[in-house]
Amino acid sequence: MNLSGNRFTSAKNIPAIIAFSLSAIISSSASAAILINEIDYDQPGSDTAEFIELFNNGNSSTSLDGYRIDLINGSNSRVYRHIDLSGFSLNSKDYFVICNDPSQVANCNDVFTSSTGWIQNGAPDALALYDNENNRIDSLAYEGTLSPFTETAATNAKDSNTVITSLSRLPDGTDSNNNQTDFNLGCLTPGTANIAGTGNCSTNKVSAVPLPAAIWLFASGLLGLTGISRARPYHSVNTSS
Ligand SMILES: [Ca+2]
Ligand SMILES: [Ca+2]
Ligand SMILES: [Ca+2]
Ligand SMILES: [Ca+2]
Repeated sequence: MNLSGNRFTSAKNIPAIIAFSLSAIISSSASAAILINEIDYDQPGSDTAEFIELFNNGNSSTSLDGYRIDLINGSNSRVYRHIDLSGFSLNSKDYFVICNDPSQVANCNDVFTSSTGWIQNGAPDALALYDNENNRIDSLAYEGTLSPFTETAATNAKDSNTVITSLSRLPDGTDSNNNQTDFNLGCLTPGTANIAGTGNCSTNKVSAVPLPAAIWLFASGLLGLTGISRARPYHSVNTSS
């Protein structure tokens, strides 16, 4: 664009142009939005395969340095577990799965504990996602309302001790800041797009990677998963009841 002769080219307007450009860059970066996308806190019988799935709804890759998930006990509103996400990053429109047993949870990116039963079953309980400036950027209360973690209204969906299912954002990756509207029962889809219903719909993401990319991933030792960079094998878990 030629701005010759345009009043915006005057020296006094150059800072404004720079500010506008910076604003556009910051706005682009701010569009990165990490969401709690799916949670399986209850499995038939013992809870040995719990997971939490995050989704990057933004348009750019986001470092998770300084990000954390707090799990909140509804009986006393206290954090009973803290999951530090530092050392990971998440590509745009990709998923991040936290679990305790990758042999039971497909596409698990962060095996952060070997403990089973690490997510309480209500009622109610909650989980909240915080960014690197300690802003609560997403939260979900389940099996009832738990202030301030319920977004607008509590979801009616409940995980089950008899049916294979999870609480899933439906449509996948969509956030209207209303837990009731946003979450419903989904079949298990750790690391992939959420699907309404029940059962185990897990698929291995690696199989969807084109061959050259799969070879590259294997060679680079990135645990065979796309979209995730991992700076450390394990990280701290902090629990308090
Ligand atoms: Ca549980
Ligand atoms: Ca479940
Ligand atoms: Ca159970
Ligand atoms: Ca999913």
